[in-house]
Amino acid sequence: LRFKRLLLTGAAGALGRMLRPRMKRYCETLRVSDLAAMDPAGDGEEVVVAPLEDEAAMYALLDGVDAVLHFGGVSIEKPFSTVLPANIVGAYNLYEAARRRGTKRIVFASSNHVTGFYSQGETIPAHVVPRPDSFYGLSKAFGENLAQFYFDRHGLETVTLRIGSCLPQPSDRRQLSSWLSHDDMERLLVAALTAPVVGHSIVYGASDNRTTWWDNSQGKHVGYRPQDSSEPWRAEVEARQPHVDPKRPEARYQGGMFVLEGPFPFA
Ligand code: NAI
Ligand code: 15L
Repeated sequence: LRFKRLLLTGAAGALGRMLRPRMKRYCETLRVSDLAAMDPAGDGEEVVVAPLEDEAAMYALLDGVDAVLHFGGVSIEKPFSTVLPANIVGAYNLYEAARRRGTKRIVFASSNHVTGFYSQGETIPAHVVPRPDSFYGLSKAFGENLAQFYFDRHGLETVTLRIGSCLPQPSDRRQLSSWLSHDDMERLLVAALTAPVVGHSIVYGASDNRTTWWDNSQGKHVGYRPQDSSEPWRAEVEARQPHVDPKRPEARYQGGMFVLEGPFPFA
């Protein structure tokens, strides 16, 4: 598996910095982009500063790109006026540029917050009615619909990843269910990039945790097989957080605290 050129957006971010050295192994050239400054280009790398909301910059960015790992954008809850340009206009610019440039596949870093208002007592498959828990989650739901539209209308394929909590290790009770290890994230990306036919597929991005809220059977064909689990951290996490009031959002809703963010002053 060796792509000629992969594009990683959001390369200055937490996941982008973790993924940059890992994803280099799968392509001749890794083009990385962000709004913010990034480390200079190493061997086989191209570094491009490009705001997602800048249509011309995105058109140039997609030139010669086989596949995209789209990790750029606002990654937590913010006022709608902040989310709109990066995650809604930006996602449109990326897809339209990809279509015009002939990019074959996009792996979209969506979020569990698209379905964050489902309760922690439920196990949901990918094809449920979205229940976004925030403007952030809503913007990711838009990105998922955009992906479906660009596949149905233009045949541009996407694997949507509804990522849980991708961190070096789980740090609270909620993350015992939502945790995605860095190595499993890499496995998920390799599966998403290489599965022969994906159309628009949706896969929850979690490790093989003993407690889970997500059933990935509808995305089986993507071939993601997690190998890590939050279990080795359970005792330590439960000792640190012995009791969570079951009425509090971090215990009630899959999206945790995101359901409480805002409202923001009207801009
Ligand atoms: P992050 O906030 O650390 O990184 C996002 C990057 O996008 C930043 O470097 C930022 O400068 C860039 N960015 C923001 N607005 C931009 C714009 N208008 N134009 C160009 N670049 C822009 O977030 P993180 O944690 O690395 O997440 C990466 C992606 O994965 C995000 O899309 C996030 O929504 C998604 N995700 C992450 C999860 C996690 O556990 N870290 C969980 C679920 C989804
Ligand atoms: C997300 O979508 C966020 O980008 C990340 O910062 C975490 O908060 C994660 O979800 C989560 O739900 O833990």
